[in-house]
This record gives sequence, C-alpha cells and structure tokens, in this order.
Amino acid sequence: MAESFNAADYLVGRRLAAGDGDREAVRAPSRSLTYAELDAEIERVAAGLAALGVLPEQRVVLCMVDEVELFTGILATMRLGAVAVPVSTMLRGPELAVLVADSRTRLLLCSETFAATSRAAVLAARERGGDVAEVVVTGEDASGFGADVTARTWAEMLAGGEALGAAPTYDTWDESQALWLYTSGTTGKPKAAMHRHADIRTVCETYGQQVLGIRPDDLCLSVAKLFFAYGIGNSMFFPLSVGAAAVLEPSRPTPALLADLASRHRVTMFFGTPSSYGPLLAAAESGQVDPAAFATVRRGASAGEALPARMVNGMRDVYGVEVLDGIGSTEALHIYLSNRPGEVSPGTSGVPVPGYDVEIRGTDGRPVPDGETGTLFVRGDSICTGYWCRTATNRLMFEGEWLRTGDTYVRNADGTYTCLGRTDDVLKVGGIWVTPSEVEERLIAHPSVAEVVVVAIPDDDGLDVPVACVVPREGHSVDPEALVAWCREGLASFKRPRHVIAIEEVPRTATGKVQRFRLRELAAG
Ligand code: 3SK
Repeated sequence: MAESFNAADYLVGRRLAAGDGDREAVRAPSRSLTYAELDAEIERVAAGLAALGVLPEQRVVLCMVDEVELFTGILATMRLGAVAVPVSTMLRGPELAVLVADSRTRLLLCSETFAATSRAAVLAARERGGDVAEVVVTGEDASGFGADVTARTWAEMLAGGEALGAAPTYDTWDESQALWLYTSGTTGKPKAAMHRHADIRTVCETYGQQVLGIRPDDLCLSVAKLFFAYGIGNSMFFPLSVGAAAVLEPSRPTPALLADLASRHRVTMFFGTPSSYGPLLAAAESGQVDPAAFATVRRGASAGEALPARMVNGMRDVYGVEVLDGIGSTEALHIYLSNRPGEVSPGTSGVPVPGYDVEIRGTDGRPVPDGETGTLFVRGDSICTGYWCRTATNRLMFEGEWLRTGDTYVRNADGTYTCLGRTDDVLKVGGIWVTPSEVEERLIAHPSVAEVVVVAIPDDDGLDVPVACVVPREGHSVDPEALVAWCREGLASFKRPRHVIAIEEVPRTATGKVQRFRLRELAAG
C-alpha cells in the first residue's frame, strides 16, 4: 500500500508542527517570509490555482524568476497534488513552446520579466495544438496571449482563490509525481525527468543532511536558479528540510553581486559552479572583490561539471571556503558523488553519497577495475521514474535500477572518482547541457553557412567551450560576430558558440562519419 506523503508538507507543514513558525524561511528582494508566513502564502496560491481548476496530477509550468512567487508557486502546486514544472528562464519563445506543448500543461505561470517570451511560447504552442488554456502573469499586464487563452494577473488569481476558500492538501503518496524538470541531456531533444514526492525527501536526507550537513542556523545562497535541479535543492529542499533559510536573487550573479549578497546577508552555505568559481577567483585577484565578503560562509559546494583543482585550492586559500565538488544530474535530482567536509580531494568528484551506488562499466557492460575508464552508472532512491513520453530514450538510459549517466569516469586507488568527460558528443557549458546538433541546426539556417560542426574545446581551466567550425557557402565568408548574434537571436544565449572558425571542408571517415576529434584538434589550435 502506498504511503501518504506530500513534499510541500514535509518541507513546510512539518516545520510548523516542529515549532519553527517564527523562523525565517526565505529572503527575496521583494520580501522575506517566516515558515508561518510561507505556509499561509502557499495556502493562498494553492487556493488561487484550485480556483483556476488545477487538479491533482496535472502539470503546472512555471517560467519565473527566483522570487517569492516562484517559491510559493512550486510548493502550492505540489500541495495540491499537481506537478510543478519549473522551466529555464533562458529559453527563447519557440524553445519554451516545445516544453509547454510537450508537458501538456493547461496552465503557465510566468514572471512579468518573461511575459514576452511566454506570449510567443503560448501562441506557438496553441498553433501546434497545445493544451495551454490559462496564463497567470506577475505584474499588471496579462494581455496578448491570444483569443483561446484566458490570461490574468497573479493578484487576480489570488483574488479568485479567496473567493473560493482554502484548497485542501491532496493526499499524495511517496510515489505521486511532484516535480518534472526538463533536460536536453544526452539526446538533444528536451525531455522531462519525472520526480516523485519521495525523491525530494531522499535528496534532503542523503546529500543535504549527510554530506552538506545543513543545519537550522544556515542561510543558503545558490548561483543556480530554482528551475535547475541543483538550484531547487540548494535554495528550497535542503534549507526547508531542517528549518534553515535561503536568499533568492532574481538576476544573473556576477562576482560583485555574489560578494554583496554573501556579506550583506551573512550567508553560511554557498553553492556555485565552476563557471562562477573561476570569475570569483579572477575578481579577487584583480581586487574587484574582497574575499572577506565570504567570511561567514562555512561551506561551499560545486556541481555542473568537474571543478578544476586550481579552483578548489584557490577558494580555500583566497576565500577561506572549503568547496565540496560533486556530480549530480537532473535525473538523480541532486548530487550522488561528492567530496566530504574535511576530506576534500581536489580535482575529483569524491565518493558516493550515502544511499547511492555507482559503477563504472566498460563497453562490454561489466564493471571495470580501479584505474580503468568506463561509463558511470548510478542507482539510488531519488532517480526519476523516467522521462515523460520518451519510451525509446527510457530504454536506453535506465537499466533496471541503474541510470546511465553518459559520463566517463575512473575510480582511483583511494576510492575517489575522477571525471574524464562525456561518453558522447554532448557538451556541458557552464554546467548546462548543450547539444551540438541543436546549435548546428540554428547555424545551418544562416544564409552564409554551407556546413557546420560544433565541438567543445577545453579552456585554460579545462572547462568546455563550444566552437563552431563553419564551411561557408560559395560567395560568402564566415563572419564570427554575425553568426554568434544569429545564435543568440534564435537560441538561449548559453548555447551560442564562443568561437567560430572557418574550415574548407568537414573531415569525414571513409563511411562519411564526421571526425569530430580532428575538428577539436583544429579548434584547439
Ligand atoms: O550537473 C550536476 O552536477 C547536477 C548536480 C545537482 C543537481 C543537478 C545537476 C545537473
């Protein structure tokens, strides 16, 4: 018999019952909320959603900045037994339309800042027969979503809820769907990793409590936003699971902003990525940031891609912060291999998080001995139940309890694990998946491009940057700036190539397969 369990109740209701009502839960630019205030706000939003007709099991897509409305929107959705689908705010309208249609959501919640993107997405999703019928926008202007869609402001949604009265917490089970997170991952096509209510409890009680050692007096700050698996764990699941608090920041974090937030709020837990630790170290070196800003930070974490040893050591020596590098995935919901406090092994991903097993398998599918490379597999209770409506991909990625990560790893003699890159051609840029084919598709649509291959080359820190190798059309030349601008226009900006080089022809094998390694050599100069 399935166990009754609701993650929103675990994160908030349980804290109230434990007497934490007056403790601070979330601090955003607009306002801060105690646990009691957060609970009341979730209740208002849940009533508003129920008044719009949101039912258990239905998806609610949220394209929103890190602010109180996103925080309460996700928790209220889960409280109602519906499925929260926070999506990347970096997507362009057509990219967002794909997710809106794929998730079959009836309702899109969006921040004022993303109203234009959301309008374009809703109109495009409706054109392709999407189910979206209701939109709620923070701010004042809910116009322009088309005749088939009812759009209202956040305030109007709340007023509708007040008229209807409180909506009861739905009796979800451990097994009920709570959260879908889209990832383009290894196949390029975005797909929703489906997480149960129980997965949220699992990551809190494994990585959050047993590795990070999160405490009620912690104040968390995460570079990754709430729509990322890494971000929602850092800023919502871990702090709320123990009665701690998080600082939310809607804008893009520069080193100066991070330093200001860390010192002004007296942050104690800092969650970064290699693409934020690098600039933080450079900013300290140039005198732009005073490392004393991080004096209250008692622990740092890193994920997304392997943190170079130089940055682990630099954060310790320059900022006085011990950074626990780890690796996780959207499919696993959070980190499953990590360094431990006091036992950091720079340049490695550490050891398995309690509750997870990992295996490195060779091409024959069998585990390889220490010192030999292979593909990393992981199993643990927070692994998603699969991808929504992606049977073929599910059959490839999930082998019984095991998830194929697609990362190449080696287990060292001391039991730590080192990441050696990807098993396939997919790139991770700043910790976010970029599929070469998607960027190639955009570039090939440019009138000056005859052929194009996108590869990754490591920068000075060994972090991947995408490079486009372009064969120009006859009578055209390659204009790198124009091509990068073209990508920015049609794709989320993080997917753009950082360099564009002209080539005469694409190198291929006798059977016509692109020799990416030769292009990588060429691009690396
Ligand atoms: O990329 C990672 O390492 C990661 C970590 C935690 C949660 C999600 C992801 C993708």
